[in-house]
Amino acid sequence: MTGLPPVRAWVASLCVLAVLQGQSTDVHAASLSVLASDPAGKPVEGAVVFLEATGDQATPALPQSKLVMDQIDKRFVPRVLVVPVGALVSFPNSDNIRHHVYSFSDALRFELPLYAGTPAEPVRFPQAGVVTLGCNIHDWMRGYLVVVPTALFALTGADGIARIEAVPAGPWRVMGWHPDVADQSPAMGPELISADAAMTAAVTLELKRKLQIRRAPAARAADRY
Ligand SMILES: [Cu+2]
Repeated sequence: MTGLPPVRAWVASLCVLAVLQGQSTDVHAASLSVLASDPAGKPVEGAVVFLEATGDQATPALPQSKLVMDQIDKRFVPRVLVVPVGALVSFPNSDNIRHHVYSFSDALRFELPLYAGTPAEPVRFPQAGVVTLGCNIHDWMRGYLVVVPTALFALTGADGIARIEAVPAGPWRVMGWHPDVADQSPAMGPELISADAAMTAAVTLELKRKLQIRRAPAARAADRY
């Protein structure tokens, strides 16, 4: 079939175009898909993926917008919040009871003693790392701030894929994290010379083994209330 070589040439030129877009300036920066999966290959939803510069390239400025970690029905909302280094986070309490928010994490230890409503001062996060939030009153409350040294981040969907937009020329290290990983520091994925819209970078997350809780038989479910 004589038509095949031209098609191949067309596909090849598209690939070259994608690579060129990835290597050009911000205006033509490429988007990048990142797949987070566990060691068995199962996609991981709700993972934070981000790109860390490993070279001396110019990087997009870190957004310094004010972020919100709310408390609703005795839970942190959202469960996971990505915070660019240096950003301010406010911790409103939307419940009609008081909470006492704390962190013992190395990235930032802090405490917001028992309060209702919104504390006057938001909290600034000057150092990259994972900050685990708790409440002194409600032991089960857990929230996570993933403080990242980059503006290039996204959360994975149900298919385990996150799309990071406007990635300038690299090199970049692909990083990933999820609340269920055993390790508090983000997992390292591959290093990319440049983003390429045609490719999917993969990062593997070692999830903690969850206890298999045997459910009570349906007929007895009512006894629990
Ligand atoms: Cu609380």
